[in-house]
Amino acid sequence: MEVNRIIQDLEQRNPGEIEYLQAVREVLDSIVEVYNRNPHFEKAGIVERLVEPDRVLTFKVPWMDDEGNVHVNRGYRVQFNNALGPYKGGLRFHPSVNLSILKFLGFEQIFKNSLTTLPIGGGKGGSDFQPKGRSNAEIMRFCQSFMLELWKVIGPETDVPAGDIGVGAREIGYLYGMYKKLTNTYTGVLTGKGINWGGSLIRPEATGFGAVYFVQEMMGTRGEKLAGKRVAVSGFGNVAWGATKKLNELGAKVVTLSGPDGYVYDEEGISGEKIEYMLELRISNEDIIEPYARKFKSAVFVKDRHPWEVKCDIAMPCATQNELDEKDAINLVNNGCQCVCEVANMPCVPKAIEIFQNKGLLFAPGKAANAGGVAVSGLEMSQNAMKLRWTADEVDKRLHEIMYAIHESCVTHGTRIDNYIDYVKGANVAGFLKVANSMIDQGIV
Ligand code: NDP
Ligand code: 2IT
Repeated sequence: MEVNRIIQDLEQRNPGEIEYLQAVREVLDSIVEVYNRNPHFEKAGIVERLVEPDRVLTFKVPWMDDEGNVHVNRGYRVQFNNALGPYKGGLRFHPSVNLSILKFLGFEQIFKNSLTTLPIGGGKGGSDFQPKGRSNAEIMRFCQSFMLELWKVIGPETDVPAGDIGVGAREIGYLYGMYKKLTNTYTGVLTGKGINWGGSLIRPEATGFGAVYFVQEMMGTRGEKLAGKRVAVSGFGNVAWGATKKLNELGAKVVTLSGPDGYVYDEEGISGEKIEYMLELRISNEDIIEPYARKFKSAVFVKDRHPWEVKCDIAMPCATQNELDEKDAINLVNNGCQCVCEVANMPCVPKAIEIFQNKGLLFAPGKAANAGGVAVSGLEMSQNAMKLRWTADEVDKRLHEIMYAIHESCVTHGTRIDNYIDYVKGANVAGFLKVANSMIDQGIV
């Protein structure tokens, strides 16, 4: 496999899809060695087949606001690969959403889902809808209009969407209601459902909890513990909330949170009622972190900056793609950070990852560290199929085991001769091998 040639071809066929090309390059660079050692992959055209989504659906989403004005957004579903199971992956509602972002997320999802050990393929979808400032009724109408198209291509054995940025329990509820009405069925077609109507306990916490379990394993490889460590977290959404909660439980101190407006630094630590306040902020639909510093006097608000300039032992970016750049990476290294764990999808630019790895920091890629979210979605599908519900302890135990297994796979496939664990390579190779071998078993389809 010639990575540069493949990327050049992809650039020509997918002009301007920067995020998608970034995600593909990272995976190909990691797997090139194992690919070339096993000529049957090349013979089966695995890479060419993997980088092309099975299908992409785009559709019009017309809706009416509370004043009677008509709006039109664009909806998408990228069904990327179903070698391991039904397409599975979240829906993102954010004005920045475009095909490149959804293809990058769908591509990453293939390998992430493979790492979970569960039978789920990869997909992603969403819309360029801006939920910020919209009323409940507007969000409901938007979700209903979105589902009026999406329902045709999803199903509990076909494609099972869930949440992502801008899509939480409320949106999943409205989407589910419309699907149910259109199909006259009651199935596990979406995950992240409400606890009273088919949702799994621990799903809201799962991405953050899983990432912290992963950090615990990484620290363990160096004989280190989480207790007493200072952690910089970005974002203040669902994922940042889950991570902050579990970090506190394990004795770490979270000193930052961030929003698109800047970050807050709280030397006392973000714990107790401050964690629950994140949920209040999120529900307010304003999407800024600054009110945190007004409410809690121990915090200072730093406008228009990222939290990566504070002194911390561990950094956990939980907001969005490419939010941590080269300069941030240098700051973190200079400030003595030992471990960077991607909890958002692809939050670190490639140059930043290179710096972390060259300096010998522990570095976890999102597709390994944030797989707990989709893993518990997979467990929600199992519970729906069995028509029963596991206890929170049972789900959490399974989540913990899955994260442990993902860490082991990374160690197996990513340990270098000098004993440094390249988690990027480990995750990509482990995720890839299972998908590629399954594609070979299933023929050219
Ligand atoms: P939320 O919608 O709950 O929170 C994400 C928020 O981060 C957005 O509201 C966004 O605000 C904000 N944000 C965007 N850019 C920045 C920035 N530069 N700095 C700080 N905040 C920013 O989403 P989630 O918590 O669910 O998702 C966060 C990340 O985790 C995403 O990358 C997602 O793909 C990933 N993830 C989510 C999983 C899940 O189960 N929910 C599972 C695995 C990964 P604004 O709209 O104003 O830009
Ligand atoms: O990026 C992700 O893994 C998610 N947004 C969760 C997907 C899911 O199907 O639970």
